[in-house]
Amino acid sequence: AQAKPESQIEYRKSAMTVTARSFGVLGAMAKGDIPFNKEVATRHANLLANLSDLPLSAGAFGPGTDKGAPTKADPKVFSEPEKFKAAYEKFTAATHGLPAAAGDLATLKVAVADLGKTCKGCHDDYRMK
Ligand code: ASC
Repeated sequence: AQAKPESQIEYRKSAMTVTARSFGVLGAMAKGDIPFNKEVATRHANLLANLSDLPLSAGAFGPGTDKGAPTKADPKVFSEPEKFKAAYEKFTAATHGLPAAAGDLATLKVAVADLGKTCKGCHDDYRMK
């Protein structure tokens, strides 16, 4: 059975929370705030590649999830789903490339910068303030 809308909202928000934590670790390594560590970077890269698939594949932005529980999802997520999906898939394309880039600091820096743009691109249009 499909999860209730409030449960779907909680699920996608939880995935985003964990995603932000792993992105934060990689961002800190890219900026030199924490030392680069290949094993840690690869672990978070793999987490991001997997976590990023959850919201769209599990119906977490599905019917009824536009209202009810607290959500910053912009109404455009639901009124222009194909455009939202296209913006979202720029993000998953970036996360799926991360594991291959995470073993080396120079490639990680480029990948983190590219990924950050896809986070921001989707949030600018589809996350309310
Ligand atoms: C984060 C976070 C985001 C992105 C975005 C990158 O750590 O929570 O939404 O990075 O700011 O541009």
